[in-house]
Formats: sequence, C-alpha cells, structure tokens
Amino acid sequence: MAKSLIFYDIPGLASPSKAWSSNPFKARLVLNMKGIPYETVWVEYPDIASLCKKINAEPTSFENDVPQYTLPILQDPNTGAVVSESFKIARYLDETYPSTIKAIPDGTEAFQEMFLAIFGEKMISPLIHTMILPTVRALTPRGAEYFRRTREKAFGRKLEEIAPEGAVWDEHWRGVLAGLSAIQSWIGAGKDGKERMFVMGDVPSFADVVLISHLVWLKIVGGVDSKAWKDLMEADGGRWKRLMERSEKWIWVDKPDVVTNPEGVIGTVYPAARVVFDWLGLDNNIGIYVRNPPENTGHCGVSAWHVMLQDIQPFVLEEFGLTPHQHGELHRYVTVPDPYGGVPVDHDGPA
Ligand SMILES: N[C@@H](CCC(=O)N[C@@H](CS)C(=O)NCC(=O)O)C(=O)O
Repeated sequence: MAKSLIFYDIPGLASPSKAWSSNPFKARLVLNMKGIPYETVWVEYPDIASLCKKINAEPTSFENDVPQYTLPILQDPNTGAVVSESFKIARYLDETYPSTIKAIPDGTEAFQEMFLAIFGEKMISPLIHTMILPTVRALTPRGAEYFRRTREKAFGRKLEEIAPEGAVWDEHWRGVLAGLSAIQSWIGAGKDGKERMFVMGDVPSFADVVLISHLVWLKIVGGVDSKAWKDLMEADGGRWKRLMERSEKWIWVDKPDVVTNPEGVIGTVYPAARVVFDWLGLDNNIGIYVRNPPENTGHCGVSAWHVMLQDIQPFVLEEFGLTPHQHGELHRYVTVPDPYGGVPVDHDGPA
C-alpha cells in the first residue's frame, strides 16, 4: 500500500481525539481492525455537502429528489476511489485489501445487511431520542448550530422537548436497554456454553462494528459518569462492558496503540503490526518495533506496511511459531526502551 487513505469524519469536543460519531466510527473501526493506514480529515456538518461535490462523493440518499450527503467518506489515493457510506466502505476495503481481516466474511453479506436493518429498527429511534441533547452539547459551535437547526426542523420541536429528562427520557432509555437485551439473547452462548463475544462467534464482523460504534458514541457524548453509561456497563450481566474491553484495541483515532503483557511492556503496536498479530492469533501478547531502512528514522507505521506483511510475518512465524510467547522469550532481541526518542508513551492505553 503506497499511500495512506483519507478518512472524512465530523469533529466534536467531547474527546481529545475529536471523534464521537457512530456512523464514521463504523468505518473507522473497520480500518483499525484491518490495520489499514489512514489519516483523518475533520469536516464540520455544514461543510459536508460542498466537500462531497468537490471530491465527487456520492450522496447516501435523496429527500424529495434532493441529494443528501453524509460522512463517513473514504478516499483512496492508491485507486482513485471515493466511497460514501460505512457499509460500502467496509465492502470496498474487503475487496481492495483482501489480505486483511474481512468485515463482511464470505457468504454473510445478506446477514450483515439484515443485522444493520434490525439494529436500525430496534435501536436507532431510542438512541437518537436519549442522545440528541448530549450530542448537540458535544459538538463544535458550528456543528452544534447546524445540528440543532436541521434536527429541530426534522422533529418539528426544540431539541430540549424531544426527550426531556425524567419519565420521557427514561422510557426511551428502557427502549435502548431492551433492544440490546434482545440482541444479546440472539448472540447468547455457543454450544460449549461459553459466552459468544461477537455476533458470529470468535471473529468480529461488521455486525459487531455496528454495536461497538454505537457504544462508543454513548461513551463519548454521554460520558463515563452518565447514568446511561453506568447502566450499560451493568446491563446483560456485564456483556457490553466485556465487549468494550475486547474492542479497546480497535478504538483509536490516528494513533498507535500500546501493548503490554503481564511481564511488562513489550512494545508499541502500530496499525500495520496489528494485522500481523491478529493474523498470528497473538492478540496482545507480543509487540514488535521496526525501523525503516535505510534512514532508520521511521517506525512501523504507514510506510512499513509492505515490510510488516511480507517480511515480518514470516519472520515471526518462523521464530515463534503460532503460540503466544512471553516477554522473557524475546530477550535475545534488542528491546527499545524509548521508541519515540523522548516522546512520552502512555503504556495504559493509546498514546
Ligand atoms: N448509513 C450511513 C449514515 C451516515 C450518516 O447519517 N452520517 C451523519 C453523521 S452520523 C451525517 O453525516 N449527517 C449529515 C447531516 O446531517 O447533514 C453510514 O453508515 O455511513
């Protein structure tokens, strides 16, 4: 992969990364799971339509014959493609980068679409009602003005009147929890009685991305101290809490994630490396730090993509086999105590 992809997302103020929105998060999670390098371009709500016309991005729907433009959009300088809509982005990435984990595993296209549709029917209305106020409060002033104007027109009411705190909000919130419980009852446990973490079992797919991205939205705009988030973390026997914990490694924005194991920090894992670790089934049990020859100034980020897939993967396989290994077993390889040359790295989470 020669060039980094360009990912268009809507900025907010509720997190340092600016990301908050569930629809862009769906495509972002797919990119992160696949380990495909990209850079985010932040586009305010009122600028989305003009951006789309400029880069020839297709509208995602029509209202009274008027094209409606939405984010996320992905632009791929390697192929010239401009793709609107998160599910289409997932399909494009599966087809164009076939050596990465599939968001839509073969034969599941109809299932994934049906999951999206049923999630929309069960969840979107109660989610929008309960989250509309926290969302407008989490936007930039320009975004908030646009969001308020367009949503108040659509609902024919002030945002404050859509789901006022108290009985009305509570009823919509019960709808969110009931919808999630129904989904949990479908996923349930495998034949062995063990909890199925992902909709299809052990392997995440677009259906999980839909669930995770909405949980991320609730977490960011609602806040971890909100009643909603606390309820969610306890709902369905802690099942959504465990899903969030398992997914943490994919929830990041233009940043490397940092891997630790019980024996200590092994290294910093960039998106490209994540592909290899996932492919090997090593999860978070190993990390590798790679410098880009000849200048030796780079790291295993965007430009080391080919290196990671073609060279590092066979090397790791040959050296360590397919079973997870611990830090001590890597002692003969030089460790890199300070991979960023003085830039502090937070080993408890993304730097
Ligand atoms: N089905 C689309 C939905 C995209 C969508 O609705 N995006 C919203 C942000 S979450 C948007 O861009 N809205 C533009 C507007 O309200 O003008 C997808 O998954 O990409």
